[in-house]
Amino acid sequence: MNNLKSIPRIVPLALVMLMPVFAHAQMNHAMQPGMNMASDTSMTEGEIRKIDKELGKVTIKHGPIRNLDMAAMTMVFNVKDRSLLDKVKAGDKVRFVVVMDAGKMVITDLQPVE
Ligand SMILES: [Cu+2]
Repeated sequence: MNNLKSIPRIVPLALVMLMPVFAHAQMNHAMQPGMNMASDTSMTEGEIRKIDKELGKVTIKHGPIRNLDMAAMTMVFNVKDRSLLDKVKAGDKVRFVVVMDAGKMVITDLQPVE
């Protein structure tokens, strides 16, 4: 009746297997060396034109997107999380983060600007 003794060994093993996932998640948020606070290159300036909460889409007149090498234009973006659209409305000036996710541009952060 010693079967239960082996169970605690499984837990640390599971944690070790998850470690690369955590390390990867943190890497994406790390500041790059030489970046200064005033010009976080991952944030793009824009102005909200239209919001479609149901479809999770937002039309933004955006400035240059440096991390995707895109010039200024007005276009539709998907948002990663629809709740990002709760904080903004058409006409708002915003700053946002857009990344390539499986070949599609997706907004991962969206904040109104004063
Ligand atoms: Cu664009």
